[in-house]
Formats: sequence, C-alpha cells, structure tokens
Amino acid sequence: MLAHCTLWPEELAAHYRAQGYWRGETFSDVLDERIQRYGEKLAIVSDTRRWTYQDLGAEVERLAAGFYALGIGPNDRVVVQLPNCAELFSVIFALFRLGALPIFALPAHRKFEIGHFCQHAQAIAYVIADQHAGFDYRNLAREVKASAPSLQHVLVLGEPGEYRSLKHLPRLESDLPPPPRPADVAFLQLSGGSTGTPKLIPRTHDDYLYSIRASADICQLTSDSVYLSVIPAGHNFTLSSPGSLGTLYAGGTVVMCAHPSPDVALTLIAQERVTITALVPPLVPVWLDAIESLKPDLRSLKVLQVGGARFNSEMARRVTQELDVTLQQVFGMAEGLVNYTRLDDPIDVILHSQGRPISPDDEIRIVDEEDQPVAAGEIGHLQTRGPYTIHGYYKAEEHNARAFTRDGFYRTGDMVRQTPEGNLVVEGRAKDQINRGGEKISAEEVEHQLLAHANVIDCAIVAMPDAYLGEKSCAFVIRKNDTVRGIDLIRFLRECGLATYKIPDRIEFMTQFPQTGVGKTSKKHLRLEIEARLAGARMNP
Ligand code: AMP
Ligand code: DBH
Repeated sequence: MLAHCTLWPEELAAHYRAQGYWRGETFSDVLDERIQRYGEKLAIVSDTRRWTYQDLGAEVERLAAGFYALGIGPNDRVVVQLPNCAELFSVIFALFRLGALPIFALPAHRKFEIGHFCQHAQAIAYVIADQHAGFDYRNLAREVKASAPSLQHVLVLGEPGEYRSLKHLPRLESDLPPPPRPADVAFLQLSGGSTGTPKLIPRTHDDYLYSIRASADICQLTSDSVYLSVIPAGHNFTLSSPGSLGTLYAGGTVVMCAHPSPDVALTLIAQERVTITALVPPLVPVWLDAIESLKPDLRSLKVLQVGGARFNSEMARRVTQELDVTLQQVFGMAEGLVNYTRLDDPIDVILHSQGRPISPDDEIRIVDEEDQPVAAGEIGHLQTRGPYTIHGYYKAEEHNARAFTRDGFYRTGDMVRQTPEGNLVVEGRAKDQINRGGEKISAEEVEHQLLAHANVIDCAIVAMPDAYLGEKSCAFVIRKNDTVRGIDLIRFLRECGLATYKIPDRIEFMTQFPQTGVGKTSKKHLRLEIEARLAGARMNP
C-alpha cells in the first residue's frame, strides 16, 4: 500500500462494500472484461488511431511489459502529461496493471508544476508527447530533469530526441508483477488547490470505479454511447464524470478531440455520431455561435454537460432553446463528490441548480464559520464525506488537518445552498482560489512566486469579473520603487515556469493594502477595488 495516504476508516469502508459501491474490481479487471465482451467494438478514436477494445488491450499489454522491463513497478509514481490522444489510455491502463501510479498533469503545466509533482511524489518516470499545440515537451523534460533527481525515464509519444520512444520499449524477460488490489491507490489526481503548492489526490480502484459506474448510470451511457473528450482528458471531469473512463466502462466509444476549437469538435460530433460531451462554461457561447454559423449535423448529440465553474442560468437557457439536447449541469471536484442534474429533471432544476450527489451515501453538511449547520435553504460552507471522497491528500499531513474535519468530512471551500428537493446551488467560494473558466488557480501559489521578485514588497491575488471566463486573476502589488512595471512581473512569472493560465491577467499597483479587523490583507476589499477600477476604466476609456 502506498505510504503517506489517509484512506477510509475501516467501518466506512465496510459499509461501502456492503452497499455494493465498492465491488472489489480493479481497472485491469474491468478492461479485461470489456475486451472479452466488446473485443471488436471501437473503443477509442483519435487523430491517428481507431482502436477496438482488442487493440487497446494489446497496446496496454505491450506497454505494461515494456514499462516493467524498464523498472517501473508497483507503487512507482509516473507523471503523465499527454494531449487528448488514444495513447493516454494505453499508458494509464498499463500503469494501472502494474500497480504504478499515474499523476495526471495537464498539458498546460510547465516546469514549476511538473517539477513539483516529480519532487513531491518522487516520480521515477515522465510520459510526454514530443510536441503539441506549438510547444515542445522534450524541452520541458530537460528542465524538469535538472530539478528532479528521482526521475529515471522520460518516455515520449512521437519523436523522442534524446529520450525513449513509447514505441521502442525493452522486451520483458520475466512475468508481470501480481496485479494491484482493489483497495489500493490507483493514481494521483490533481487538486486546483488553494495552498502554496498543488496537492495530489489519492484515488483507489474501488472508489473511482464506483464514481464512474454510478456516473455512467446517471448519464444513461450504454455500449452505443459515443463520448467526445474536448477539455483535457486527464481532468477529473472529462476522465470520470462519466467521461472517457465511464464510457469505456459502459463499452462505448471515446473520441479524443486534440484541439478544443469548436469547428474541430463540431466536425467530430457529426463524423463520429457523438452522443455526449462535456464543456466548461466559457466554451458554451463560443459553441453556440459556431453552431449557428456552421450548422453542423448534431442529430446524434443527446446530452451536453456543463461544469467546472459557475454556469449562468441565461446561458443555460440559451442552450436549451437553441439546441435539441438535454443539458446537464455538473458540479464536481477531483477530491471526490460529484453532483449532477438528472436527465429527466424539470427544466427549472436544470437551469438553476448544479444538481445532487451521485450516491445515497454522499453525506452533505452545510455549515457556518463555526462548523454548525445553517438553517435549511441558507447559504453555508459545503462539507462532504462519502464512498468516493478522499479523507486526505497525499503527503500533506498538516494541510489535511485543516482541509478535513475530525470526523472525516472534506471542507470543499464552496459556499452552497440546498433546495427543498435536495439540489445544490453553488453561491460562491470561501477558498483562496480563482476559477478562471474552470481552470483553478491557487492565489497563494502565485503570490509565493511573485514575492520572490526583488522589487515586490507584498502582493495579493484576487478574482476579477470577466464577461467571457467568468473570472480572471488580478495581482495587487506593493513595489519597492516604480522601476518595475507590470510587464516585468509577468515576464518574471513566466520565467518561473508557471502554467500560462496562472499568470495574472492584470497587475495593479498600490502603496498599501486594505486590512481586515485583525490586520490581514482584505481580499474582499481588493475584489471591490478591482471591480471599481474596471468600472472606472469603462466609464473613462
Ligand atoms: P478541484 O478541487 O480542483 O477539482 O476543483 C473543484 C472545484 O471547482 C469545486 O470545489 C468548485 O469550486 C468548482 N466547480 C466545479 N464545478 C462547478 C460548477 N458546476 N459550478 C461552480 N463551481 C464548480
Ligand atoms: O471542476 C472540477 O474539478 C470538476 C467538475 C465537474 C470535477 O472534478 C468533476 C466534474 O468530476
């Protein structure tokens, strides 16, 4: 069993097993069974591949043997940073078979994030594509290797340069190791986070397979379903809600969209007869406009999921009026809890709520600042515990003591209220995070980097309203002297190797920060300040 992980207390685990949520299956068991049952059926379509379940199985076998021959085995951590492509699945299922743990990096991550994952998890391998969307990941690997002594292998999809190609792995002379157990951690998922360093989320075969199976049921997936993966495939939403893994669970077909532009995605929907796909809110108006002008054939599309960030009801209404699909709102988190509006919910529920939990055993508490339940229907902090919500981040004891209650509820940091029918409405956020159209930014993480600049005395990063993304990030900075400009700070952050989406969209200088009653920087006032400055700029352009 992987060290440094707090999993479920035995009593709860026994309950989840008794209820049939945890079925004692691993990802490898599921894949083997699906190959038996659906061998010749199309499993994954990407730019360059059309793999049947059998093809996928053969690739998984080849990679598992090759990885093991290289020395990658049970409990080894492997950072996987691939664009949306078929090979993402052969790589992760091969690692699952070995009991090695993928860490799902996003394609946007750079030296800062990848270096941190490698160091924190002592990763021994890093899997990349040669290049994608104009970026060469082999250059990134070079930088990361310099700061991550644990890293022994860089494995490349495409032209490997000085590294090893995924195509040419050594031959295995021995047997594979025994497969992992269902209660073992299967991989480390990423949290958007609200702390100085990104946190890793240990998910087990048992718990994740339950969330996938139940999600596939809620979304009525069958072996005829065709899922289009538009947003990055390693993100928890696209991976598991029900996402690509839910689709493979149901014996359906996953179509990988390598570039999220609507014309590519809409063409794929028509060509592959896609039945369900998932978007973050900012993509919705872009798609609606593209649909109006391109008039693609969308007759196959039955369900459009939207989640990851606040989705406004007016845009939701536009979807239901302009498209012949069922809209589904999804409010989830990589730590576990996922809420869905159900496909047969009344339209008001679909337009105005973020749905309800997957499981009858998802426990929800809505509490005030003192952890006391608020009155029914009032807004409060959402805490949750359940059969697929973690009890602790990986190697983060100190943070865990704050992020979880003593009885094991996860403090989500979301402010919600519950309607009389039990649906949740996300009203805001207490955590120090910016949700930039579904991409989460921990303010503290970026502030740490900015504070390292010699000319920065203090800084505070807050969300500012944005018509397209919902929120963008604004850094307020107190500088030593005015020789440093906003552009210099942006350049500095880029050089730190932060993912681009974390670079502040705007830098504002101040000579002192507004304070709370206890003398801390008041981010509430800074948010009002940037709103006022933006409004002023609009009035006096
Ligand atoms: P993470 O913990 O990084 O996986 O991010 C999950 C967070 O994204 C949640 O705790 C919410 O703050 C936010 N989120 C996800 N889905 C929605 C949604 N439908 N509406 C509002 N916020 C959402
Ligand atoms: O934002 C998320 O993290 C998210 C959104 C929808 C998620 O993890 C999920 C569904 O599973």
